[in-house]
Amino acid sequence: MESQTLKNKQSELEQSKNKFLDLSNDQLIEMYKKMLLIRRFEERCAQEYGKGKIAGFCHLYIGQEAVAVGTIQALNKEDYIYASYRDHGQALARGLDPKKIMAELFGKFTGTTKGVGGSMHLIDADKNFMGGYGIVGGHIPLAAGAAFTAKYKTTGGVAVCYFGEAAINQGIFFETLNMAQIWKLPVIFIIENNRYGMGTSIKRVFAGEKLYDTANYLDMNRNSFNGMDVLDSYNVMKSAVELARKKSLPTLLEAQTYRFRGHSMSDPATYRTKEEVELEKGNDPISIFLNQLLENKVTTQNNLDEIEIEIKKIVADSVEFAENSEQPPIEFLTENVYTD
Ligand SMILES: Cc1ncc(C[n+]2csc(CCOP(=O)(O)OP(=O)(O)O)c2C)c(N)n1
Ligand SMILES: [Mg+2]
Repeated sequence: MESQTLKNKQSELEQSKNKFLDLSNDQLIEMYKKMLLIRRFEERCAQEYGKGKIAGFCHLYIGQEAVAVGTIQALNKEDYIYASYRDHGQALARGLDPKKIMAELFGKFTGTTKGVGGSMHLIDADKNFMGGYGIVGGHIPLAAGAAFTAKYKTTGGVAVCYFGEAAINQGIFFETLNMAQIWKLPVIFIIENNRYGMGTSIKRVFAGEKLYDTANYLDMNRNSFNGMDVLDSYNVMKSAVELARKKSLPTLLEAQTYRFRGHSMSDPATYRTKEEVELEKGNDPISIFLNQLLENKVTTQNNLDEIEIEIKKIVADSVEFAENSEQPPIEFLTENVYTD
């Protein structure tokens, strides 16, 4: 009986070890911090948008944090990242400076593109974060191009492209997948399936069952993962990265996720019920991870409370920095526009 209990204990221990894969406690805490940073940063974005401090399009990532944080955790510095216009999550997960991001959203000269790009066009080439893009599907071939460069120059780098499920009906998606497979490019395409485009359910516009099976006809490596579980995101991504880095092969991944807020800040959200949204909020990726960390004694409630304070300060500082930054000077309007 006793040895049975011991065995159970051992297997519990093994399971909890496996659960966290090869991630150290420090890495797990860092991942949690990043998820919380995205959440608190964007909650503040919504407030500042309401106050008129942020203008133009602004698409929040709230609900999808586990996708960016889990997948980017599996990358190296030399890897390239391309995001859609819903790009705050990937930018923060990649370690772009929250102050510069907030300043960009405020249209200030200290922003990532000196205030002219705004929410949809965050970029930091030094971090190989190659930008957010506003044209649905338009950035998919750019990532394949970066993967081609990495292969040609034998840097060992991998390129990753994030886009929503509505982008897979764009012709460029299929064209790029084909080129990636025929040229054996080290690229990972990640469909963030949050189930809706601007207001259309994917079920109404996609004839297949599994989105990632669109790579089937090319015999391309493909998989899906639970995009509300940061560990699943990391684990599945890790295998795709290994395949790209070691064998120079592309992969199509589908993250099953859900956005808790509207499509953009101006979305009346009449296309889904409040009950559905409430139900999905029960699957909050941050709460799921927090419980995993507490249950497995990776951290304590006290530490988590301290993290909350630390993150709130980072966000408050970013707003203060953005507020106090200068507007771009008027001459900057025509800079980088005309050439002699
Ligand atoms: C080529 C093109 N067509 C239409 C639009 C307008 N548009 C902006 S976002 C969007 C829906 C995209 O949904 P999805 O790909 O699922 O991404 P999500 O917003 O859910 O992250 C559309 C149709 C656009 N930006 N580009
Ligand atoms: Mg979508």
